[in-house]
Amino acid sequence: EDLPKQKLTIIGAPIEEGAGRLGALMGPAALRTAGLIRTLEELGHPIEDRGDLCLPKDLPVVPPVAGLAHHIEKIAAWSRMLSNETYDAMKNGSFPVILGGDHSLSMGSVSGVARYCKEHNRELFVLWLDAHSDFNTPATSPSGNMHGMSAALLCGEPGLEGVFGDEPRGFVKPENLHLFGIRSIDSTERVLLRERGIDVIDMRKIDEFGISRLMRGIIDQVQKANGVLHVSFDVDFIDPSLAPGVGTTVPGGATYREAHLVMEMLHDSGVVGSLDVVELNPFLDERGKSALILVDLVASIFGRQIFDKPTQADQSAAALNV
Ligand code: Z70
Ligand code: MN
Ligand code: MN
Ligand code: MN
Repeated sequence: EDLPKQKLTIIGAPIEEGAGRLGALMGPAALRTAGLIRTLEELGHPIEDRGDLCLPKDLPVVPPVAGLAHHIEKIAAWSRMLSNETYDAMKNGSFPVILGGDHSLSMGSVSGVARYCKEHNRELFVLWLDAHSDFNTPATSPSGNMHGMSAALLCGEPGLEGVFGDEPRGFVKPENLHLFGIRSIDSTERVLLRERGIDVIDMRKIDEFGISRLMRGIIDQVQKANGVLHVSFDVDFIDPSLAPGVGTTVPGGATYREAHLVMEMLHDSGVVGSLDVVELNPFLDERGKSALILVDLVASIFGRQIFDKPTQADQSAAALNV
């Protein structure tokens, strides 16, 4: 019953240059204020808190890109740093939790997870919980905001090579990426998503088939491959009535109960090896309610339950241990 709980490494990534509005910089601070660390400790997890990282003074030189990619030097610096931090946490047997910060940070975190998986011969899968598909490239992006490009970069789309420079990094197989909760896709993204055969689970599918059946399908795929699942949680996955603290609100998001069920199923699956919590913008929040709901959801992915189950081996540990 009381097996040791998975160690968690908390990595604060106060990055906002990838988003169209300022404020996501305060995300890690708001999550801390809402009690994230204490909540995870109360669930029994040993915590290594690396604090909130900051950018080095010297930014990498990134060759010019064809198209728009605002602040690519800063985002390249964040990506390289977060890739190393995330990889390092996993190599030490810990579960990295990256607190954003805008969604461009996932270029770094997932790249680090991919490097770990490659070295350990584990198949990497990514669950992208989001209102948006984040599948633009500098050539297609209508805004030039790099938080709308992170899924595309991870699948190896052209135009973003400069983010990691010459260093070899791992990427995600397009067939192993699951976009979930989607309700806003640019026409340019739609073309690319179709061409690459990305699994886009939009709100229409969620309404028709239900969260549980769709999540079960993804979890089964990861379990069959003995894979590791990275979960990238964009706050705008949740309906803006519940989580208004985001830059771009898109109506029709996940309900309180749907979002919790996702996290609870992920916990029980035992396949999750890493987590991003991104796009919280405390400047736009209402009395901390978005930060508080996020803490509840993170608690659920780390084992908080409404009613105890008889057996709880720490299944996250099983996902990491080869
Ligand atoms: C649009 C773009 C976006 C938020 C991602 C939006 C991107 N597709 N917005 N997350 N909040 O500019 O690429
Ligand atoms: Mn996103
Ligand atoms: Mn989004
Ligand atoms: Mn909960």
